[in-house]
Amino acid sequence: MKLSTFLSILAASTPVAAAPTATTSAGSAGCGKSHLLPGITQYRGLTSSGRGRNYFIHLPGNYSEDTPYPVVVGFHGSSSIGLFFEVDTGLSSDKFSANKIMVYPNGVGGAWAGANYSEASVEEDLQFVSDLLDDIRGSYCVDDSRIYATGMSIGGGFVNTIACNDVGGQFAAFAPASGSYYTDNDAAHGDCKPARSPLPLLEVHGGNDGSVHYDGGEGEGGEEPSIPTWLGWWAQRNGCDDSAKKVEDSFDGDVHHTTWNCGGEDGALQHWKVDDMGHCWASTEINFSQVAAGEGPTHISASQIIMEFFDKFTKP
Ligand SMILES: *[C@@H]1O[C@H](CO)[C@@H](O)[C@H](O)[C@H]1NC(C)=O
Ligand SMILES: *[C@@H]1O[C@H](CO)[C@@H](O)[C@H](O)[C@H]1NC(C)=O
Ligand SMILES: CC(=O)N[C@H]1CO[C@H](CO)[C@@H](O)[C@@H]1O
Repeated sequence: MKLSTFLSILAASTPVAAAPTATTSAGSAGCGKSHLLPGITQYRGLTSSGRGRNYFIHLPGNYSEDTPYPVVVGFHGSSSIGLFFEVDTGLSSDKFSANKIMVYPNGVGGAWAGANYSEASVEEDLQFVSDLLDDIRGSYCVDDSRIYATGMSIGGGFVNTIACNDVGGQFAAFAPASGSYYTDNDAAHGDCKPARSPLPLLEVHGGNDGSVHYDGGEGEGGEEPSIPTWLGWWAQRNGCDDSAKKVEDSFDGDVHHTTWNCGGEDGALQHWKVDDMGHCWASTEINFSQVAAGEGPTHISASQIIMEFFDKFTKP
């Protein structure tokens, strides 16, 4: 079955969401509303820029309607949907999100804006992020100071696009993995205007990535920056002391973890490079994206590293 057919069947079975509602400091407008079947991933729709859009949402099994929860939004890779990202990363398991709301939006045509093959414009997809957050705040109990974004491949690239635009100001921290940074690929980086500085960001990338090359160049959807160059731009944007960055090598020199101190915030910029890893979601247990890339498990778990990173940051 075609992805679009599958999604329209799902969409037909779900009601369109109510209008966005304001947020209070104690918790969002959705606090106090009850939900059936917490712990089971649900499908929801909304209208954004005149298009029907949709997403999957996973509440903790013991969801309390009066507890403001952190929210993690996970953006899937190309030719994919949110459910695949959920399964591949394992992020809805209690191990990672017993106390978090997990959200997995679906891109138009199975992708996100930024590539030359994307169906939605950057403006449209950024508006969708804003509408999505309004929808979630209005229906669920959200801690507005603890909203985070992660994503893989073009989803990771789109996480960076969010971080580079106004709507990024609604998030506490960002964690792209194996990202294709099509919208942030030139030294003048005039297209990247983060809402504040520092904007905490952590990236995970394989040194042996055959799709989104560590050294940059022509990607599937356009020109990509080299990862070290792109990290240098973020070190500048975040006001990090680039000369004092710390690099820790582990697993016989296969894994390199770089940490910057940015304007007094230790670790507000971080990078994990796995030399022999290809284009997949880093995991110590084998998952689908590793199988698809002809890879096996690796030394580190991106899901664990990213959730621990998010836990350190609250939106000021
Ligand atoms: C739900 O379960 C988690 C994990 O066991 C626990 O940390 C949390 O306090 C529980 N939440 C509520 C509202 O009972
Ligand atoms: C997209 O960009 C890539 C890399 O520059 C190029 O190889 C490809 O032909 C382009 N595709 C389209 C549809 O423009
Ligand atoms: C499909 C599959 O087995 N995915 C696994 C990928 O790895 C994570 C843990 O890192 C598991 O939770 C997933 O189930």
